[in-house]
Order: sequence, then structure tokens, then C-alpha cells
Amino acid sequence: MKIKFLNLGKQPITNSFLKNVDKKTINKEFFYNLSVGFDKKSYLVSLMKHVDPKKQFTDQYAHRASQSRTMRKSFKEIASKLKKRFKPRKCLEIGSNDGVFIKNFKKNQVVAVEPCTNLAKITQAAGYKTYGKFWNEKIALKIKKLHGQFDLIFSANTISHIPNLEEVFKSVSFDLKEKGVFVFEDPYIGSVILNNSYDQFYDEHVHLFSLISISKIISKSNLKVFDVEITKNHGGSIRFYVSRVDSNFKETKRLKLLKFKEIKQGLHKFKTYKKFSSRVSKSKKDLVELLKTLKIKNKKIISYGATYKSATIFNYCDIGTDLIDYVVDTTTNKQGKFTPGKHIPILSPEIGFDNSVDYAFLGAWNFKKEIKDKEKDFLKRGGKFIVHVPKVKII
Ligand code: DWN
Repeated sequence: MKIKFLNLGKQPITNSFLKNVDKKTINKEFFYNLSVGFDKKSYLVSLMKHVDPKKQFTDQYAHRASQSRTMRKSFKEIASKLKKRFKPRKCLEIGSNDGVFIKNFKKNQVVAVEPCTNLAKITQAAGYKTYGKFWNEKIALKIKKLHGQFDLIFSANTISHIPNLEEVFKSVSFDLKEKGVFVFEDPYIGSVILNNSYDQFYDEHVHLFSLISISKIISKSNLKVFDVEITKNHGGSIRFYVSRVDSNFKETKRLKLLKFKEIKQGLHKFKTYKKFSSRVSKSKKDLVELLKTLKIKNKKIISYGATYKSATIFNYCDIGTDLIDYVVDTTTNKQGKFTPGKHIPILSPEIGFDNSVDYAFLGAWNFKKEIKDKEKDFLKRGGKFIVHVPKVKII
């Protein structure tokens, strides 16, 4: 049973960037209550109540995984690492977005599944067989029938978005060869607790994983985690290496070490999450205070990166155009729209990131290094970034 430890209040769907903010559009905007709970039995951290995936993963999906240099490089590196270690001949990707991972493979080697049909069309047009479907038993069985089983099944930032994990893993077991490997990565709850990055909770992040939770849940589908990595992706992600339970893969040293670390961090205890929730309240207070102080001094503050994460922050902290003038983002299909819930305009960096900006809140704090490298002129002329992780501060 899940016990609630965090309430982030009334929130919109993070992918629902608004085309305009007239009364009719605003009145139709969908909101739900975002609260998060801990399951004492499975150790899994999940939303208390999830949103209907059909409302989220539509043919208007905005996020493009290949927008950042950091992620293009990371996907290239993991693809090459997996090819070297497992030598897969046939691969399946669950949640292929705009193809940032599969483009590192030959077209006839890969099958992709992506429920957002605007994205599925991109990879299909590029020559990769892509099913515009949600990952479930039905599509897994269809793919098995048409393509056989796979040496490698890969997924990044997708499994944590699917409410029914037992069905996810059972479906994987249908499509995985006997000696095959399933590798998946998602934001890591251990990093969220450490960095106070509460903005990793939003409608799409139905769960945030730990090794101890996934090891328990996956065993029900006759699968086992034999290796694990903590990566820097998205401010701290966990990458699981999974095989059939009776495979020859042995548990690695780093897996044993991480289990020990998670217990030391208290990821199996409710009180760890309760303490985190007090730190989240303080973060909200500190951020609002800082923005208000700067505004009183007539400073122009914008936000950098129209991230889904920042929708959680702006709605939870009640930050609107009174504090943030606008948001800049390189994604063309976000530009000219308004952020979900708080309706802050989104501009291209070419238009919005000009000499009038004094402070830029890093909505895309997970790309801090990439953005600081890119925006040297802003820093040189005295512009400053604001972050909220691990603490609210000006950098
Ligand atoms: O899991 C998910 C992650 C991987 O992506 C999804 N559920 C949705 C989405 O979440 P997000 O919006 O929080 O992700 P990002 O990758 O942190 O978004 C970064 C945003 O910032 C993108 O819209 C691109 C933009 N950006 C920019 O405008 N200039 C990024 C960089 C690096 C830049 O220089």
C-alpha cells in the first residue's frame, strides 16, 4: 500500500503547451492533484494517482530528445557501449522519441515502439520500422509474431512513464531472446532525494526507481537485474541491465554496492521521503523569496528551457508572469506557445535571450554545463543563472 509523503498541489499535464490563452482555452485546461507516495512493501515511489496516458502521449507531443548536445552524445555512447558488450544483432526500442538512440543502429537492425504518433512518423520516415503504439502485451505479442525475439531491448525515459509495471516487464519477457538483455534507464530516486530535485515529479513520471524497488518488481516476470549504473543524465539516472532469471549473467560488484548504498541512504524507509518533503517546502519558500527580491529591484528574470520539470515548479510555487517574464527554448514546436498552468510565453532564444535579461532561472538545470558553455557572453556581461538544485541559489 502506498503512503503519501508529498503534495505538489494542482498541476496541469506537462505536455499541454497552450497555443493561446483566451478564456475558452484556459477554462478547458485539465488539472489534477499531484501527490507522491511510497510503497512500504515494494519500496517503489509513485504518484498517488496517475493521469490517463492517452491525454499525455498524443500526436502533439512536444519534447524532442535530440535537442541537447549532451543527450545526443550520451545516446551515442550508450549505443556503442551496448554494441561492444552484448553484440546484438536485433534490437527493439521502447519509447524511441525522435530516434536519438536508434539512429546509432542500422535500419534493418531495429524495431521501435513510440505512442506519440508525431514522433513515430519521424523515425518511420527515416527508414526505421516504428509502431505508433503504447508498450503493452498486445503490441509485444504482435512484434514477436512479425519480427521474432530480440537480443537487446532498450528504453530510456519511458518505463517510469507507464503505470502498469508488471505488464511492462511481462511484455518485455515475451520479446526477449533467451540470452537477450533488456537495458532501461530513468531518473533515479536516490539522486532526487540527494539533490532535492522535486521537479522530477510530474504527470509523466508515474514512478521514480531505485534498485531495491525494481529488483523486487521485476522478479515477478521471471527477470532479474544483473548490473546497474548511476549516470549523470537528467541530473541523475539509473540504468538497469536485465536478463531472464535463469540466465548466466551474474550480479556485478557495482550492483551489490548500490544495494548497500541505497539501504544506507534509507531508500527503504518512509521517514527518508517525509524528510525530503520538508526540504521541498523550504525550496519553494526560498525560490519565491529570491525571485520577489530581484523583482523589487526591477530585474528582468526569464526561464531557460521550457521543461516539463519546470511546469511542476511554476505551478507548485505559483510562479507566473509576475515573476518570470517569459521562457526561452530551442524546440520550435514549443515556441510561440504558453507554459501549462501558469501560461508564461515561450520564445526562441534568438528573440528572447537578449541584453535586457538580468537573470535566467535554469528550467533545464540538468543541462547546466552545456548551457553555461553556450551562454558565455551572457555571463561575461554580468547576466546570472538561478538554480533550485540542490539549493536555491544564484550562480
Ligand atoms: O522523461 C522526460 C524527459 C527526458 O524529457 C519526458 N517525460 C519529458 C522531458 O522532460 P523535460 O522537459 O524536463 O526534459 P529536458 O530534456 O530537461 O528538456 C530540456 C528543454 O530545454 C528542451 O525543451 C530543450 C531545451 N533546451 C534549450 O532550449 N536550450 C535545452 C538545451 C540544452 C539548450 O541549450
